[in-house]
Amino acid sequence: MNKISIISLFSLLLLSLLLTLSAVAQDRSDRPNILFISIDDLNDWIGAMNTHPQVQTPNMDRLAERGTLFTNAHVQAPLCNPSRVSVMTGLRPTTTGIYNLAPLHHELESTKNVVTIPEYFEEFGYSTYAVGKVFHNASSNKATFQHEGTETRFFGPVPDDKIVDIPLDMVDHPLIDWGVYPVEGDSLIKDYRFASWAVDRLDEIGSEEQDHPFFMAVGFWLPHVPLYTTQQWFDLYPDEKDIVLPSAPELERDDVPDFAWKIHWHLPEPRLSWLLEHNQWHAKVRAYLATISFIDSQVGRVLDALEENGLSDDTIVVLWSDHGYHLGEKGITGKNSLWERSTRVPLIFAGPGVTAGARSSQPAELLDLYPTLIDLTGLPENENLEGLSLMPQLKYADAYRERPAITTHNPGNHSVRSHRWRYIRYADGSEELYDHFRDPHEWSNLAGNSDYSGVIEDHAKWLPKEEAPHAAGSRHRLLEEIDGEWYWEGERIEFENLIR
Ligand SMILES: [Ca+2]
Repeated sequence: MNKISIISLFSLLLLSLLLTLSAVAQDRSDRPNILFISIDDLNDWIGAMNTHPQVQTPNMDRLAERGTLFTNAHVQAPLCNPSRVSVMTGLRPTTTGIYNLAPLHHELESTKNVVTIPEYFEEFGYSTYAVGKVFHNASSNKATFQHEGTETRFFGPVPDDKIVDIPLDMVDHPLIDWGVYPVEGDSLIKDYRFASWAVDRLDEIGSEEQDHPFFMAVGFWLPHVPLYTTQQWFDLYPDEKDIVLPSAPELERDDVPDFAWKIHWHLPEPRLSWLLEHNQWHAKVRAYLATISFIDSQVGRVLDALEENGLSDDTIVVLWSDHGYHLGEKGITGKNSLWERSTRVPLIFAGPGVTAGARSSQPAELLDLYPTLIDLTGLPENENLEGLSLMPQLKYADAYRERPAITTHNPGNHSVRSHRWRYIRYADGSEELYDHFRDPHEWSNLAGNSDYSGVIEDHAKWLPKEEAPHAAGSRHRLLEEIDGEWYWEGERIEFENLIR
């Protein structure tokens, strides 16, 4: 190569470098912002999903109206910490070994250097903000985001004494409570303050020229227990006797394998039998509905601030919940199951690049958030992720997706949810199969019927081939079987008490 061609090659390289740099500089302010809203323990009871005839969620519904709602979206683990770690790292629990409330991802040697969603966006010039329950523990927010809202720790306020002061049949726990509190007004509630922090940041961002796009995560605690909110949200719902209860027929549990109850750990949440015995079923459902409407109003305050600051057209909004919640279905309340009630959550995308007013019933996983946000903002692909971009469904809601949604509840226990079916396999080999076209409540387990062996085979092939063991520092809180007896933290448990 002669001198001139070396010089022209050099000039060419220099020119392309300059063009790239100017493209990057231009991109920084041109890329859409991201408003990332997470809600704790919200099952699929939002108006837009037509799942509870009385629930009132006008703000989430209007978000769904201006975007795409996924009606078959599922979590990777039916519990806060592992679900959130999976969303934020883009990795499955079976990859990280984080299946429980501990460890936190940034404390674990093998995951502390994984680039989470906000860190990836920060690498490409985004300013990152967090307030409230984004990760399971606020220390993870602090370790991950550039700007963290003060007063983001914990929920509350809580009354001095429990409102429902009846001894629980399982473990007595201060969080298991519901009712009107505080009486003074919404502004005392932590979630209200989280929304105010986000509104203030959006007002600041809106009042000046933006050098950098923002990634803002706003995490709400309610409707996680304790189910406290002010009177006005209870007033949206009829007297307790007119509250529509979930369908929970006695017979629905007859064909559930015993092992299902053994992995539904010894949690303090009351069983349906306790709610019935103490006349609290209507009251708890009403409190859950009231806290959903309160949170919806906080989502509304943040969306209004986005709009009032002229940021709506340049901001992608994604809203999700970390897992579902039983309110009597299968005889239990709470989470920690592999059924639809625990795994299905609202997932809404809205903003530039997203089809408005669309609903997709294709299977989706929360794991898909990370690659989808990368696609929507035009950032380079992150090759370490295990999710799939939902871009095809955001363009055309019915775009076929082959891969089902997989939920894991400790090693060996998985559910596979396709467009039509849910297949569950537990660590002892027992199975469940439900046909959602005919049996949306999962009342009839078809796994023992040989007519469906082909369906089971098609779904079983998606079960994880390799599973990381529980990560160091894991708090399993699982029941242990010793010589045919069941123990929880050293105390012998009557199996009958687990399932009753
Ligand atoms: Ca949760």
